[in-house]
Amino acid sequence: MNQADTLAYTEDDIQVLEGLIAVRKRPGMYIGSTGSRGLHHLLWEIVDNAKDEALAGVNDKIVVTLYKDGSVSVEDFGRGIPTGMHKSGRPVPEVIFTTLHAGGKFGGGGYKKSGGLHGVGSSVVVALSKWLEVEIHREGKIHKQRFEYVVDEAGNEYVGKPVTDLEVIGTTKRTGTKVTFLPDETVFTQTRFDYEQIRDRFRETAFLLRKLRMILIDKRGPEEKREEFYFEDGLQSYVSYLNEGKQTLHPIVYFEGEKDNVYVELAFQYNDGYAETLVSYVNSIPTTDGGTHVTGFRNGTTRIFNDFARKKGLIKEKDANLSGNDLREGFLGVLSLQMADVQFESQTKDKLGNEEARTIVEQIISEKLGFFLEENPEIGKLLIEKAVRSAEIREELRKQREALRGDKKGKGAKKRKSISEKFAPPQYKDPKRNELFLVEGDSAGGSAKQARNSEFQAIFGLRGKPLNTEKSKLSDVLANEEFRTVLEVLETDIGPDFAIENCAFDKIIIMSDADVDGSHIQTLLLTFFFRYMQPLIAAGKLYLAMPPLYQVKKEGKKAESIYCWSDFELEQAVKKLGRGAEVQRYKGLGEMNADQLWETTMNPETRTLIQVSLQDLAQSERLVTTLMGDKVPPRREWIESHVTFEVGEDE
Ligand code: 2B7
Repeated sequence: MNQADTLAYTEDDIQVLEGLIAVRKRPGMYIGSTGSRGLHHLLWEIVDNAKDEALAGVNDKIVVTLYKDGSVSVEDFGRGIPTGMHKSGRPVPEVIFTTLHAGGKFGGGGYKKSGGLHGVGSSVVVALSKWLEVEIHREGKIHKQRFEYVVDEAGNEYVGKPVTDLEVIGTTKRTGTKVTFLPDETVFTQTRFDYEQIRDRFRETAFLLRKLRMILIDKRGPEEKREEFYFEDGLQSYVSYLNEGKQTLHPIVYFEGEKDNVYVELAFQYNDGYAETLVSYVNSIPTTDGGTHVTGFRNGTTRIFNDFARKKGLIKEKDANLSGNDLREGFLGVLSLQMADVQFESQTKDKLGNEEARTIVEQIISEKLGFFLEENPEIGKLLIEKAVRSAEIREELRKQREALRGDKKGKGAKKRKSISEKFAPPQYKDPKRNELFLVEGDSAGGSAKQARNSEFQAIFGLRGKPLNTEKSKLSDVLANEEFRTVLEVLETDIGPDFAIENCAFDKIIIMSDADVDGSHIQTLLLTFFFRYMQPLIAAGKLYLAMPPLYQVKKEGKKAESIYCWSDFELEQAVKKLGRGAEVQRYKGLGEMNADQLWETTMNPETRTLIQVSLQDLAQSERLVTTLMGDKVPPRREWIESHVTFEVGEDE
């Protein structure tokens, strides 16, 4: 289906439907919904026109202002809408704002729409507003016209009635257009513009249209808010924004090219993760479902990387080509096209259909990437080696899975037994609620099993010290009985095939003793998750349990007991309970009885958990690499540098 087909009506239908009245009767057909989305579509329609002026190379700034009365203004510094007479005998702005589908007919040659849900234009905004004013700076004069929704005494309805002529209200030295409108609250179920949503969109636009300044002003609150986005380096800034906090493998690479009036831009930078992130756009509309341009990009890069790998002898003649999936592991990039006559494959407009885009993107990217690899062979080599490793890991995983499947048939019974010894599953399957406690040692595992709420809490008892995964290959990790069983229990797979959506638990909680051994075990487990299941940490699913270090108790008539998590708390507690207070130091989890363990460490109502986060990934990366050498860091130091405290976490 092409774009024209997705438009609700053709020009000829308009007269039949009496123009803007039709829009008011069925707003959903023009803006999708009358909720918040629809409301914001009004704004994007107007902003799109301002963006088109930027795309035409004649506008460098867009200012959006939100006002107390619910109205919003959009101002550009382009050429200004032409103010002359249309052949219908009415001024051009009046025609634009009161005729459906007026878009594209007035701008002279080469005007192309940049987006909008249906490309329906400014008149739809008028139709769904209480009023709209347009102010045009052009040829030394300021022109202004106002449109309103009017119901007269006889009950006649006028939609988008020009209540003034296009008047000259002053003189000016600049050019540009300003449109201010008040969405009609009888049309929309939601009339409050969402600052954050607009801000995010503005940032995105500023990334995509380099050197365009996007300014957002909010005058609704007691204090004016103002944010400005401007990126000299456009897509490159976008990539560095998306890669922020990630360990990157090389400087950002940027290509641009043009063929048959299709302008293609690509910026990318690999990180050391497993995910592929390609954000794609056509005329600054996100193509979330990809489409022909993305296919062209994938075909081109896969071919060129393989050519390079063979030429440099990085893969052998007899070896199969590297797969696109292996080559794009850790890839993060933004692909942006500008072209006329965009066709979308889906109604929702997020998959590009134009066939020519495939070949053009493939050609441009192949040529530029080929040159780039020639000139930067060391980066090329690094990326190929990474892909080769991915391919090996994938192969290893396949073998492991097959072996596991074999196991289940043959020695299945024995295997199940070994799981059941270590693992006490929760009663109900509920990935949104269930918690997995990784507990060191048999005795602690035993008390945790007694202490837990078995409805949703599972206990995994670890035997001895886990493998140091920093120093082992994935195959060793997979051969490790302990980790393999953890993997089976989590159901997420590992490394490149890690799938968080399959995770059987909402929280994975490491619960270890508060001593040197416990700290070491905690560090080893964190290293495993950091290296092989980073998305799990990123998703905020990994936690550290915080068992207390001391209990201060007083027997007798006024019996009281206080748990302490630090020496400072201990001091306070001893002072508080005074003479006769007894201090018990918990050396291990096993020293607490089930009730105490439940109350202090496992009960969601009373416990304190520390959520492990990846605030500064580059920093954590370095720490893991260096710390996991021979020296064992004190637990406190590790926690301070790696995790954020979420004391009294909301649940
Ligand atoms: C398709 C219609 C809507 N238009 C022009 C020229 C400049 C121009 C516009 C605009 C929104 C809020 C501030 C072209 C295009 C009409 O024809 S619309 N600027 N800005 C806008 O709507 N901003 C134009 C060629 C020569 N001179 C002016």
